[in-house]
Amino acid sequence: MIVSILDYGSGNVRSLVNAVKYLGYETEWIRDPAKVEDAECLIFPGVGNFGFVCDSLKEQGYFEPIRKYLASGKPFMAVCVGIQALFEGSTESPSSEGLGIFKGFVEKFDTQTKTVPHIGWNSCAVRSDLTHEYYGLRPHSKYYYVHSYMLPANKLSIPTEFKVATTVYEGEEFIGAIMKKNFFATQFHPEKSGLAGLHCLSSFLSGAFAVPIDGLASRLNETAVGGLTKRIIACLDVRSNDAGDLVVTKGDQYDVREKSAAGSEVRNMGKPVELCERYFKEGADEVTFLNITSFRNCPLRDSPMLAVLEKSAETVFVPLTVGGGIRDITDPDGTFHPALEVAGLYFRSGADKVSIGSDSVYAAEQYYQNGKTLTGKTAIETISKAYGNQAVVISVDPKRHYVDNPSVTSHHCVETSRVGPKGEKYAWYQCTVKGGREYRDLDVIQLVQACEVMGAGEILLNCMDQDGSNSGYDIELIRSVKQAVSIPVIASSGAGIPEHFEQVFNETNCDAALAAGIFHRQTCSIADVKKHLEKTGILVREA
Ligand code: 1PR
Repeated sequence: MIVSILDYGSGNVRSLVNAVKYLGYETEWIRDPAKVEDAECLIFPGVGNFGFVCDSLKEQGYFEPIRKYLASGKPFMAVCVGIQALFEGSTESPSSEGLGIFKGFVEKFDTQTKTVPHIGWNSCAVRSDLTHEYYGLRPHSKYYYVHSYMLPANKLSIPTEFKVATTVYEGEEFIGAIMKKNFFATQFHPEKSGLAGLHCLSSFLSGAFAVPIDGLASRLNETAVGGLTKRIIACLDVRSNDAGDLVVTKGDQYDVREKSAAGSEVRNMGKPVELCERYFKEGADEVTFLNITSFRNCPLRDSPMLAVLEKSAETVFVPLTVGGGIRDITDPDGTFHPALEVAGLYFRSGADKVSIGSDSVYAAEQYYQNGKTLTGKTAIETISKAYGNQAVVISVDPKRHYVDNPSVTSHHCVETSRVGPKGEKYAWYQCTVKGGREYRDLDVIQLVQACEVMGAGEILLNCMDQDGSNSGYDIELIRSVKQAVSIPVIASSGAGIPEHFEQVFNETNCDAALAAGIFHRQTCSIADVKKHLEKTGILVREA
């Protein structure tokens, strides 16, 4: 069987192709609506904004061919915004029309009560029938979700010939999957849900619709442990070493050169693709690549990170984020590439999210200079409009700036237990650009609040003072940022032992914890960290 995948300009569709190929099937793209009816098995991926997806499909003439294909009863699968597009419309884009296969509308999660987007690993269960796996869905497994809009389970009535699996995110129950023979639509991304997701995809492709579940009694207990897990993210700082080889490096307070008598080589922790694969196998919930010398101008097409992503995405089935150089780029020959095009290239190479560092600081400065008005032209705004805000991460590189008294600065200060060199008891966190090389007159709270308004979906919060220190996360910084925004916050910098992860989750309520050195040096594995967290009652995805 050839699996046909719709390509109408959506975000990361490469991963879906990679997953299908990994399972042994041949794939082909469908880029012409006239070809839809010839497909033997059709997958409709949806990444990004409801309006962007539905308007593109409609303008390109896909609506009728998809409706006809569905009526034919041949195998059909829809993913993420793909499941949403099967309904009549969405509050995300009220003027855009959905396919209307099912009655009802997509709604936004309640942002007053929880962090939105809903990003991470959560359950998906046919609660009315736990005796079977439908298309491989296991009540005790976790699947990767990334969305701000959802299908409210209590408001939608799905025809009874379909099995409906639901998910609960802090009190709101939404549809995670809709299934019947030859039909499988999921809100989560099976291609990004590790082995559990591959099992679903393989069940659908092989036509294994309903399979009895063994050992039901023990699994039923586990379903009680629903909900979104805390994520553990491995980070790979990538750059060329002095010999010109692309390596994963690791700095201490952002200095990546060895401090030995033998010289000052760039520290080499391994090869990017190999390390990424290792962390996937160890149970990383996501992997982040940062091109740390992105401020050096190189032609966009020559960016080494494109090849790293392409290769990694062939065998790693959890979300990949790429950062470094996500901004407007002018090649040395004068060719201009807007940030949206740069991001699009990374998405098509296998990235699920892009992370914006320096450019977000400049955009926030502009936002305040313009009296808090949006231009609609920043990288954050253009990329989130096209690909959804869940695809835009802001990478923050703050440095502690100590003061004796908060009254001496207009910046947001915290009272700190890590007193300054002259005994200062307060600090504000100063934003930097170009990998910490340049300091700006903007504090971290100003930055993250402006970026959230511009459309960022997540904050990757580094701390230059803690980076590579192995002495634990900066709890005061993380707590203050988490309180300042309603989007997810990834704590970063300083993890040295599993207890540091426990501390950051318990004391800051951050959504994910990222670490680099502890995993590169193999002080402990990601699986060890997760085992520790599980023992302390913190919900994590099984490694
Ligand atoms: O400004 O959009 O081009 O992005 C550049 C990106 O490169 C930013 O995300 C910035 O954080 C990153 N970067 C630049 N220079 C460095 C450096 O280290 N010299 N990496 C750098 C900084 C630190 C984290 C590290 C954590 C955890 N990032 O990547 O992984 O601190 O480390 P630990 O667990 O070992 O303590 P743009």
